[in-house]
Amino acid sequence: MKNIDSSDASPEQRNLRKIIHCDADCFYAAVEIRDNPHLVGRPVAVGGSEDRRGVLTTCNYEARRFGVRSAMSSAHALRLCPDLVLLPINMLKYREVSMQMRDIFYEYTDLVEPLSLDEAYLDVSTCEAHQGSATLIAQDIRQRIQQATGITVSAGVSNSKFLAKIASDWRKPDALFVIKPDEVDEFVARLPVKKIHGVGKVTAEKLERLGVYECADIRQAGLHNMIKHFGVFGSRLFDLAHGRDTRSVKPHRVPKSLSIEHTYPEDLSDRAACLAELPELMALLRERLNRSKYQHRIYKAFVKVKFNNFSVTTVERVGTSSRISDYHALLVEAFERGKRPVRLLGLGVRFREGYDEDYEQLELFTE
Ligand code: TTP
Ligand code: MG
Repeated sequence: MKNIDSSDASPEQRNLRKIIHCDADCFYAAVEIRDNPHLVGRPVAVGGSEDRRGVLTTCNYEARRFGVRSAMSSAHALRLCPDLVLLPINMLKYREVSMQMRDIFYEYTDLVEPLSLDEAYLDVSTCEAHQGSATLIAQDIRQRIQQATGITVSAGVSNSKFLAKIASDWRKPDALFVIKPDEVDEFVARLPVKKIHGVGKVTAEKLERLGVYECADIRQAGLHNMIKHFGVFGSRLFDLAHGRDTRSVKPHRVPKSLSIEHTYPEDLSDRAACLAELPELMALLRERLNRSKYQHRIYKAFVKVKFNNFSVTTVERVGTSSRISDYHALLVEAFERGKRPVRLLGLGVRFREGYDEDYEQLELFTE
């Protein structure tokens, strides 16, 4: 599998990009229903309970028919749909499914940009699976996720992030929608401006007052007018209304570890000499950690020792802190394995792997 960094691509190349946007259908609810099959076909929501003034995180499509929605109070939802089955939030389970989904994405490309637990962009421009057909790749991904996790994912395929995301939502749930390069112009012309990410109620109303309902109307209004009324966002809208979106898919993975090491000009002769170096090494590690945004993900501390015969040993232990006492014990253990002069010492931490929490869904409604 080859990958190019699409940020280096020219506008022409960008036009030929193949972007997939995947978004699981009623994610938390789907996971709960999978685990409680007797709920299939019934309206189901996930959220805080009514008597604790809870709020829904999401609900399945059966519940949506009653007007039930994400972020609605549970009490309101139950008034709209008295038969609604309300289940508590189980983040661990959703995270696990999210990881399974991502593992499948990474089998096709490294250019995966997660947006939340259930959503990601993939740039499959140079992916060789299915003779490079993004449509077949997307279909394959949907099928594999369903088999592996038991939930359905909708996918959109197009030549930009903007349109891939719109496409994944177009026929939701359990659907694949493709906007081919030669269909972009016509599709976008008829696209209601409300569908554009960033166009909320206020902007939509303002656009309507200017007689702008569809992207074709934005084109008609012209760049000058759009900038006059909406500033920089107006020029962005003008580009989008022509199907122009050059944003690249930004792969994001949490690093596995962070460490510092030092090779000594003269070997450290014994255990005490090694331990004497510890405070300075710790200070260095702390400094690096302070600049890392993954501190909260630390789950192991480790010490690496290279002896003067070039043998290397690493001792690590589960622990969330990077306290000096932990490293002291690890260093003693590592040294005892070789019991000879030491050339190099290293200290580090390991991070829980997976996705970056910057992109994680805010757990606003967890009680
Ligand atoms: P979404 O993908 O926005 O919604 P969804 O997957 O439930 O439904 P859809 O089929 O329309 O994609 O969000 C993914 C999960 O994030 C959702 O299952 C629950 C959680 N979430 C919240 O906790 N609060 C919210 O306000 C929203 C919108 C979602
Ligand atoms: Mg979703």
